Amino acid sequence: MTSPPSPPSPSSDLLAARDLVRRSRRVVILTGAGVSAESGVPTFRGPAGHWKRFRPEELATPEAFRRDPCLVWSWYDHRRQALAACAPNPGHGAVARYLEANPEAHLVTQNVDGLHQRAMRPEGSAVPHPRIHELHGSIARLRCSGPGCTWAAEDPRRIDASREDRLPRCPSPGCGALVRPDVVWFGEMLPEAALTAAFEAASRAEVCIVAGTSALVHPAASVPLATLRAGGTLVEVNPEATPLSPHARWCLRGRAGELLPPLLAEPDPPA
Ligand code: BJW
Repeated sequence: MTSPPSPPSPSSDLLAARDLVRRSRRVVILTGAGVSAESGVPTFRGPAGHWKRFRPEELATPEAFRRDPCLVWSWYDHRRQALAACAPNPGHGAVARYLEANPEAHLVTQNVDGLHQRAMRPEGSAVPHPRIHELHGSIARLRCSGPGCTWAAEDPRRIDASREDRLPRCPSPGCGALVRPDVVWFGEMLPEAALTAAFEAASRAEVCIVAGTSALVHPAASVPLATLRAGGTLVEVNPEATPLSPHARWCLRGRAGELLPPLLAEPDPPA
């Protein structure tokens, strides 16, 4: 009888990066859509990305929403429903355990899917984790699109986007403007508190791990530069090269779900 194949041994780069992570207290992890790919959530760019079927300026801008709110809402409703069938993967789990065990670690994510929060709090707490900074909002939240109105609510229900008069409207007295997903579209400002916390954590970090992002969208892609400017080290986890790769001390080429668990693993307790 043949024995089952043993898992591939970790590369020397992975071991070296893991040693540095273990010796560091202030670590920032920046994630993008690639971290959720193994949960079945499509990335934006690349062969199976959202943008192969839709141009970003058609769907992810305030102008697109004003022009055709039904088209934009039908895309988001489709993604919200698809997400309901997705679960955090081993990459999300590794990040969650690492944040739990390391009180000075921060997670900065561009993802709007909430899978990091779910990995951290499977029981579904509504209170956001104080060291998870969501730069591009949350697809499960709604907010008012009217100028000056601050109404927002967590609401993952289906949206009927078949006709404009069926789209949800703001319930604030005297408002009634269309409700929109609480995500950040091109040309919009990022949530100030999350952005400030992300850059503060990155500029204090000894190590910034950048996982599953094409690093094309700013200001998120500039977060690791704050770590570099302060003398810290960059580690990239991505099957493909990105504009940040030349700045990384180690580029770990592979999937986040396979590389983040060994990279972030706690040392074994002494026997
Ligand atoms: C795997 C994997 C596996 C696959 N494991 N990896 C500076 C320079 C140039 C332009 C700008 C700049 N500063 C600002 C701009 C303008 C603009 C911008 O960045 N444009 C560039 C595209 C050129 N930025 C903005 O407009 C931002 N706002 C802003 O700057 O406000 C200030 C301001 C406002 C007004 C006037 C003046 C100033 C807002 C950006 C909002 C981005 N929004 C989106 C949509 C969110 C809602 C939604 O989900 O629908 O956010 S766009 C989309 O891209 C989404 C993502 O969060 C974001 C990043 O994508 P991400 O995560 O990197 O995904 P992909 O698909 O690109 O990459 C996946 C990666 O994973 C790949 O590398 C794969 O190889 C890898 N991968 N499988 C690990 N298993």
